[in-house]
Amino acid sequence: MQKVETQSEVAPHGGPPARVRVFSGIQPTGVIHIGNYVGAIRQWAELQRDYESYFCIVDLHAITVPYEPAEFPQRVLDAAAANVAAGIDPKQSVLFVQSHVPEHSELMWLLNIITPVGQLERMTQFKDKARRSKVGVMAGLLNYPVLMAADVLLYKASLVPVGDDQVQHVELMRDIAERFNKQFGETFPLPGVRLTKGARIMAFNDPNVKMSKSIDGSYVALVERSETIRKKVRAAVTDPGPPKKGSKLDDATPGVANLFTLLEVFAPARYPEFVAAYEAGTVRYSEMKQVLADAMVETFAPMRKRYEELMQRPDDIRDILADGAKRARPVAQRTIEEARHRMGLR
Ligand code: AQP
Repeated sequence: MQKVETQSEVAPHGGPPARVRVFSGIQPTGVIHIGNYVGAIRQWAELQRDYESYFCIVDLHAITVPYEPAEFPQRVLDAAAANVAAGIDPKQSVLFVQSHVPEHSELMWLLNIITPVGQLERMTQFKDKARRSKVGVMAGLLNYPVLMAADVLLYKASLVPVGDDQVQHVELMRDIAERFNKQFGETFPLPGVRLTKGARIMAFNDPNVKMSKSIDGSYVALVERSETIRKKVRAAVTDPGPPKKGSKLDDATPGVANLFTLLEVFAPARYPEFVAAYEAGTVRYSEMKQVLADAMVETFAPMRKRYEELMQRPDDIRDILADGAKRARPVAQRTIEEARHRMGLR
């Protein structure tokens, strides 16, 4: 996929202005889980060192599925705290809430004008969510990827770090940007996608579906208690016995493959020996789960502690988010002015 480098207009902390800009978002739809960590936040924490990073709690996306308004502000705070606890440095990155920067909605409308409905109806995630919906299919769900395009294009970001489930959406935003540029003049760089290993962690209770905030029982929370992590790893679906000698990991069943993916992420030093044992047909899943659980507890226990400390000071989290919106807004306003001007809205 083509990657277009842009010049930074505003460095968030007075850093060098020529850094490539990154944008990514996370929905406050539920408890942030280890899939979000492996497929997104872990990567963001690394990228923020070298890229000008905008990380967004995408609340306007989250309300496209049924939600409880009274609980929602707490969900947003919770998502922000989990991100900070997991390594997002709000000084290095711009961490903010989507609805605090109203230009996201305005650009979405402008982009709606040039987005074919047929293309939106073909999005896999739309089809999946529409199928699961118990309340009918609302226009917001269909237009979800247009809002995502607005998020990224508003900051003229050239890199979008996401899990593989989001690649189709990034392709769509490239199409939208291209169409806009062709119709109204060169305005938006075409964003590229950045994937990591472990880009899709599967549910522990059903490894045929991805670990998901909105599917109860599917996830291990980022801030799960150590004992619960151990319990959930022990209960993860695998095979009844070891594989035949000479088996290849590529042919492993989804549950076993999922554990290997996690083992490679959390206990990379032990990974080769378990791959060798798998191929020799001598692997013991109980032992592998023990090693994995130990490594996960080691990673997540300090994050949980940081998260709990942060949640005791909700005003500090609100301050972080207010500061993020203050830094994001001037960039967003400049782009909106440019887009409006190009479209003849003066
Ligand atoms: N299971 C996963 N494995 C790896 N990466 C994942 N991501 C989500 N689930 C997994 C990545 O996390 C980032 C933020 O995701 P999101 O908040 O936009 O929500 P989502 O992709 O729709 O995932 P969820 O957690 O399953 O939420 P719900 O249940 O609300 O749909 C993205 O980069 C995503 O790829």
